[in-house]
Amino acid sequence: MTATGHRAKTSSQLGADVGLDDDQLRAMYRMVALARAIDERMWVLNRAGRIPFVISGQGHEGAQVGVTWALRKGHDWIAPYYRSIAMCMTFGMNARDIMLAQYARASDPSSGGRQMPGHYGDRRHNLLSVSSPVATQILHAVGIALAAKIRHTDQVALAAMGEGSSNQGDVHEALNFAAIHRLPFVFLVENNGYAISVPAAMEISVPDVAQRAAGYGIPGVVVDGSDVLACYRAALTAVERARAGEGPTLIEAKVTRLTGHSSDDQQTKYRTEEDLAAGKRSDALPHFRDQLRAAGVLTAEVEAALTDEISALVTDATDFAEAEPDPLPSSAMRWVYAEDWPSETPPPWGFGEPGHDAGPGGT
Ligand SMILES: Cc1ncc(C[n+]2csc(CCOP(=O)(O)OP(=O)(O)O)c2C)c(N)n1
Ligand SMILES: [Mg+2]
Repeated sequence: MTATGHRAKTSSQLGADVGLDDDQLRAMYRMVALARAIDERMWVLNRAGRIPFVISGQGHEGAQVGVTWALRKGHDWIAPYYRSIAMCMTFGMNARDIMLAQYARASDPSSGGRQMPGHYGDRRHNLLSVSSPVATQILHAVGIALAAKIRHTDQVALAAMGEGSSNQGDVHEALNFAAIHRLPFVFLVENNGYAISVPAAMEISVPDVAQRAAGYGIPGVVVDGSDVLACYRAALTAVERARAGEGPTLIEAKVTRLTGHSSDDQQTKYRTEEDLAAGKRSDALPHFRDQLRAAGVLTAEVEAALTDEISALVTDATDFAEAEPDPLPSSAMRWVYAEDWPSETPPPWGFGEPGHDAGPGGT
């Protein structure tokens, strides 16, 4: 099964070994390109003073789309992190949803404008809300995997984070527990070589985070994050293993961070020109495009139509989010503490004006 919901017949040979047909390959490419285009627009809006903060997924999209494609949309669960734009979109969020979060509008499905920008989540799509303390999401995801096992729901939970975050104690606790109980869990480490300005060699004592999987007796797989289909293959194996009751897998995708850590960072201060140039060379987007062109999956006509469609979606999302109202100040305390909800009795801070505070998940 795939994110589009079915195993398909193949037409070119490119995705044949993993059961992807050309339509699915184009859909995967579209997702990588759309996530990139939205991300690029976010930076323009930030520099123009329209949105306060950007934390980017640029350079991670190929790995995110490849891995997420192996999960069952609307059935499995994902605990994403702040760079997971392409992952969240593959799992069901659309361009407007992402932009609403950037603008912190009342109708933002991630948090109704409460969360820091980049903290995506969407209960309609089984996407857990991102927590600011890095790595905490792995414990949440393992908890979901435990529930899935107890309830026999056949669901898989995935947690994603960077290599720096994977050093947190939560990761050890989560992997140890998930491995002991053979939980249906996949751990994706998106290794971009930096934790803000700290290079990987100063973060991790071994070349690959995946080596640590051996300490839990689970598979640890290193995959080239610029190779979308390799990421899909690795995830498919991990997901099949998880669903078969064989336990978790650690997938480490070597990706590149094409931007500064965030819109408040200037990476030229701590990265050399050679390092930045090497990063650009391992960007999945042009790699995947070249691969699909060579296989005849992306024709000039298809590419032109995709470019037009993506450009229209990004413009629509921007215009839409620009025009949406902010959350009502009087509703600031909603969704902070547990509420008896829905309720006939308005809470002390009121329900808010109709249509102005739809809240996370569009309730
Ligand atoms: C527990 C905790 N410590 C520190 C931070 C500050 N912080 C935010 S992102 C980040 C770097 C994380 O790097 P990495 O895990 O490699 O992810 P990347 O940003 O490179 O994708 C740090 C230290 C935090 N949010 N939470
Ligand atoms: Mg990193």
